[in-house]
Amino acid sequence: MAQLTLAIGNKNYSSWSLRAWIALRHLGVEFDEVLIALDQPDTHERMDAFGPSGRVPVLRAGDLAIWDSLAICEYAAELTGRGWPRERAARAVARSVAAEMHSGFQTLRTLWPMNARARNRRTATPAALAADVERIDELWNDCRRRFGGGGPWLFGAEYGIADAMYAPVVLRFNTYGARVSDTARWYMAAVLEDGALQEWIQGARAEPWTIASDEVG
Ligand SMILES: N[C@@H](CCC(=O)N[C@@H](CS)C(=O)NCC(=O)O)C(=O)O
Repeated sequence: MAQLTLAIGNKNYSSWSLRAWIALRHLGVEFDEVLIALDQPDTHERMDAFGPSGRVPVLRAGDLAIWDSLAICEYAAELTGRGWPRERAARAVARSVAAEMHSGFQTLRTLWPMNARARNRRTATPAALAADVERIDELWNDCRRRFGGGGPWLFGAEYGIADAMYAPVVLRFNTYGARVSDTARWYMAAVLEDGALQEWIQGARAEPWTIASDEVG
């Protein structure tokens, strides 16, 4: 198989990059990474050299470009046979929660930008933001209660694509001090202790760039 290269944005700010990166890491896919700093004079030229969307993440496998975080996760699942629960009903729910994240929670994404190295930021919490937080808390509770019995992740013992999709949300909740249920706090603790996420945060701390519009609270 062709060597895989994942183009990502800043580890501090690029939540979609984190999703693809941490899924590949947990699924055991070997890849090189290329970091394209966001908001720089050459950002778009560099992104255009990698894939057709002018965005990151992009996974390159030889001539093949796979753009979009969820498509990259699906490709990794096909390569490894891992990433989604084995049982059909659990798999359907895992795909639902991953898709809900991928297409939704616009208010949360806008008002609480991912800022992996930031702590103790506080903002106003308009009703639409509180509703996003509440819905995520509810879906984490639902997954943990119905499918999580065998381990710490949303679907039990195996870290999956659903967990990868919510990893940046855990960072946001941690940065901005979201008020969540005990189950959600417990799940967040497992995500924050995860070695791959810790490695990502270390990378974010080492970066020299600051994007003012993403520094909130
Ligand atoms: N739907 C895409 C979204 C990708 C996306 O919006 N990426 C942002 C970085 S997190 C980006 O490349 N923005 C371009 C820019 O900031 O110049 C995915 O899931 O991968």
